[in-house]
Amino acid sequence: MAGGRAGVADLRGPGFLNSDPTELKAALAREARALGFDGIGITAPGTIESAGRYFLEFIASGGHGDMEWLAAQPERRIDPRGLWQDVRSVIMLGVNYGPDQDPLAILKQRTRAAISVYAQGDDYHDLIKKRLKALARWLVATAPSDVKVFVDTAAVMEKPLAQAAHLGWQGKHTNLVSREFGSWLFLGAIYTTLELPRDDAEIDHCGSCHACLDICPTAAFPAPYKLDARRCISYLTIENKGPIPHEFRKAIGNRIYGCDDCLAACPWNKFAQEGREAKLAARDELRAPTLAELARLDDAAFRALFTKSPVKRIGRDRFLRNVLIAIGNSADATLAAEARRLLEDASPLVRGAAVWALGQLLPREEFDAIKPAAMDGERDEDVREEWQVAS
Ligand code: B12
Ligand code: SF4
Ligand code: SF4
Repeated sequence: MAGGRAGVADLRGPGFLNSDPTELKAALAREARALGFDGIGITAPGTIESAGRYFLEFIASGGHGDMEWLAAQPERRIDPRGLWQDVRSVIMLGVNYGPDQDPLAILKQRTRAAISVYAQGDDYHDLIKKRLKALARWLVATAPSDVKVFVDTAAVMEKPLAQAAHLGWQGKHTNLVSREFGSWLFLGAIYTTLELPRDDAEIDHCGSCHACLDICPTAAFPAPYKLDARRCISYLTIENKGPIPHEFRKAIGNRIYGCDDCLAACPWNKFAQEGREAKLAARDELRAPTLAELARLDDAAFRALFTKSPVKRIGRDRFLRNVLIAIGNSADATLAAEARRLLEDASPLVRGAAVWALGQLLPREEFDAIKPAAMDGERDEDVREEWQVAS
């Protein structure tokens, strides 16, 4: 039996817990730990008003880029009651995914791909959703109530709610920082109709530090605590569906899926611990794959390599687009052969990125020699434009 079940719940039965909120909260925390959560805290709706205001400012400034789903129905996001009017308490949960090596080290290996830490193992959405459902089932069985569970994709402001529930604070890089786990915590939420004892909000411990702001390769922070997603490599390589804007291509380096720089720079990581969940741990083949091998993935091979991985979500073409940007930044002329082959790819997104990569790697005369015939055979407007600007 799971460790968390040994306690008041077993000795006195669920009815007792239902009538004693403090005992229920303690038993819930034990159950959460037994299910694999590393942090838990409780807050109530109505505790994230200032975050809601900032959110509306963020959307009004266009900082969300093409993430229309983020801007849709803001009333649901800025207050949990906008999503579900019966919610009385919000249980916030964290899962530690602390890496076992320095995530910045791979950035120096320019012929290899940097995949962000969160995407080197299984998809956290699936794992955390299962755990949230199990915990919610336990709660309903112990104290009859209605519940809803969320991880990442719903209209829930997970970071401000987690701060209100004392799991950590929203640092200047805008992510939640935990005193125990640094920047490496995934978040999930359970909304419930139960009135549960709340935790006090965590306070900001950033002080005068600005390490995360300084390290950002694309200057994505217009001010501390504010991110312009349109400049963030995580957005550019994952959410952005079209060609990557030229101004960011060099700064992307070899980051082909997400970015960890601001998280990794945080001094609070000195307290971080390696994640305890094997499914979230880095798969060997995704720690430092070569750009050459990734450039050869067709759709089937892409799907096979990224089974159960969050990377699968962006599809082979967007992935190859990112790999080609990294190839262009590799300074390794032998990789020009991969880019050249991909000039014939069926996807214009891939062909356009291949043009840019070749422009970076080939000597000017060689590039100019292949350009006229290639441009002539190209019917896609965006790819023709890549040829034009690449000279
Ligand atoms: C949209 C989104 C993104 C977007 C936008 C990121 C962003 N910072 O908003 C993009 C695609 C760029 C992104 C990237 C990443 N993401 Co993301 N993302 C989300 C998502 C779905 C919504 C976040 C949101 O509401 N953004 C809107 C903006 C307005 O909200 P905000 O950042 O909280 O903005 C606050 C601050 O700006 C602050 N503020 C504004 N002005 C001021 C002024 C002052 C004085 C103060 C104090 C505060 C302040 O108030 C705002 C409201 O709280 C959440 C999941 C969820 N449902 O919450 C995951 C989530 C935030 N992402 C997560 C992760 C892991 C990442 C990446 C690390 C992935 C990677 N390695 O590539 C990067 C990190 C980039 C970064 N520096 O933020 C985790 C973060 C976990 C944690 N510990 O915080 C989350 C919570 C998913 C999860 N369930 O675990 N993400
Ligand atoms: S994830 Fe990378 S690009 Fe995005 S804000 Fe952080 S350091 Fe900048
Ligand atoms: S790096 Fe410094 S400023 Fe940024 S979140 Fe961490 S403590 Fe705060």
